[in-house]
Amino acid sequence: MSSTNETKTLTLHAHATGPNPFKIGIALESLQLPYTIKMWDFSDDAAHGVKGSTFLKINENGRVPALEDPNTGVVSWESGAIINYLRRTYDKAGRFGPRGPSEQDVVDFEKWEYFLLTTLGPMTGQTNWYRHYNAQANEDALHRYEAQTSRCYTVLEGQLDKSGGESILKGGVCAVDWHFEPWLRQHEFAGLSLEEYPRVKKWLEGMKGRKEVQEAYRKIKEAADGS
Ligand SMILES: N[C@@H](CCC(=O)N[C@@H](CS)C(=O)NCC(=O)O)C(=O)O
Repeated sequence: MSSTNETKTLTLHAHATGPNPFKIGIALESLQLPYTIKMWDFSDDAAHGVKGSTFLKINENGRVPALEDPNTGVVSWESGAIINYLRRTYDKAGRFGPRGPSEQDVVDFEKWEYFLLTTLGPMTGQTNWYRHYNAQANEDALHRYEAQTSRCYTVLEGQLDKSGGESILKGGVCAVDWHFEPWLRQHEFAGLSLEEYPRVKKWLEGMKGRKEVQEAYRKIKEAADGS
């Protein structure tokens, strides 16, 4: 499946603002695969909501992103699983990483991927929840999750110091950076500043300037405006 001319159009299931679908848009752009975007809201509306009967047939967990690939018949969800599916199936050029052939290179890729998926992402999500959505103010919970998210920023700042700063892993931007980008881009929504994290700030500016990143955001925004 090396020629995009012969490749059937994939469907990315997304949301206008939630960070996780952007990762998949960036991955698809990087591979230059043809894809269409279907937008969902967070309701249980049967036709439009991620908790509604139509979407639950695609992802029983009721969350975006999900990806349908008519080339293989594979339906995937959970951004980590989707990215690794795309990597195994389409990434013949090694754009996604790991950044070398050794076992340490593979572990380095996976540890940063898992750190985002299990720690920075969920901690930021909880910060967002307690800042914007919890029915009652809960300052203890908000401070706990803010502190944990900031701690993750500190860990990332340290890694960017070690890697040289352009990408999280030495050797250039890869799928690990795509995982982190949408979460860091939304730091203000979490009520957090990057002023104490100059390397993270600079890395984020670099990521925002990349073509595959800009195209993914443009297409998801366009799909959201049209939905
Ligand atoms: N661990 C999942 C998280 C997916 C997730 O939480 N997606 C959000 C949007 S970014 C969502 O669909 N939220 C719907 C809800 O909370 O009801 C992943 O990485 O794909």
